[in-house]
Amino acid sequence: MLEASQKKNRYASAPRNADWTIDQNWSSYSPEEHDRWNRLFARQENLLPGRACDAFLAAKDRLQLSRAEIPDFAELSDRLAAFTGWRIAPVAGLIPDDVFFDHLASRRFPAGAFIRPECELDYLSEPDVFHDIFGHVPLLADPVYARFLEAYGKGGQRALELGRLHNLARLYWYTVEFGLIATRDGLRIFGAGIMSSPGEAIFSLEDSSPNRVAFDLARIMCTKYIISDYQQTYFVVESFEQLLDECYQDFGALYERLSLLPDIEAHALAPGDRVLTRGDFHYFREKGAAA
Ligand code: HBI
Ligand code: FE
Repeated sequence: MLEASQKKNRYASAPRNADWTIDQNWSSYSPEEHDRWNRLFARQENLLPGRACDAFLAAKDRLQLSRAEIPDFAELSDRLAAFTGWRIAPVAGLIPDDVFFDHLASRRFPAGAFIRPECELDYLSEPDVFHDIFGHVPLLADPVYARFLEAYGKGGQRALELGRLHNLARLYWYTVEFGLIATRDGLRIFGAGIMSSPGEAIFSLEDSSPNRVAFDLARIMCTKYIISDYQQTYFVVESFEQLLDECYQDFGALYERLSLLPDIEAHALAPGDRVLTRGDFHYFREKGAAA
């Protein structure tokens, strides 16, 4: 899987350190690559007011993330570290789970240095610089979110020891990548997968197709997910404090409990769910019918 995903981008053959980091080699980006960043950034920036959570929008400005050019990770890291101590570590693509968790546990966010090719502008199969920097980095400037992701990294190391990565990966998927947050003004996006996707930024909040269900740690850890389309169920946290509080614990006992429970399908509602919106699934049905 790693081999397949590392086949094409120009960093794949760059010399790599023991921790899988590489040299970003910022001056090697072409004008076309900076221009691609600019277009992705502008498109997303237009969509996000009123959709992204306030913490994200504020941090994007405080970090001086700009559409002008692909950021230099070292400079951006200096700005980010001044808020929370997190830094950005350039990588060529997906890295092994244990290495990924080691970075997070040490407040280093591994970010793809390459930018997606023009032919994959809307959909990409592995995280690139736009997804990782635009989608993930702003919230790392939020002190509570920053502690949550560090705790997740430590939890990842533990999940590997216990053979429970499948449970923990679902938590990451339904929060860090595809999480929504409830605010006084309504639902907002905080997940990076949604934040960096023009289609899903609208779909996740406004479409009648998916379920939207209140965050429940054990429930999420039982829930399967699909990687190739919009989510059938989104989970909604009350706050990053909630996320941190519930995840700042050893999951050993929880994993024991989960081993007795069946998995839940991505589209299914479960007993005990606090359902905010029940999906009508028309998007998925129409797509299935067309396929
Ligand atoms: N590598 N570069 C990169 N980015 C990720 O998000 C990532 C990874 N390796 C493993 C991994 N994620 C998974 O372990 C977790 O998402 C569960
Ligand atoms: Fe991601």
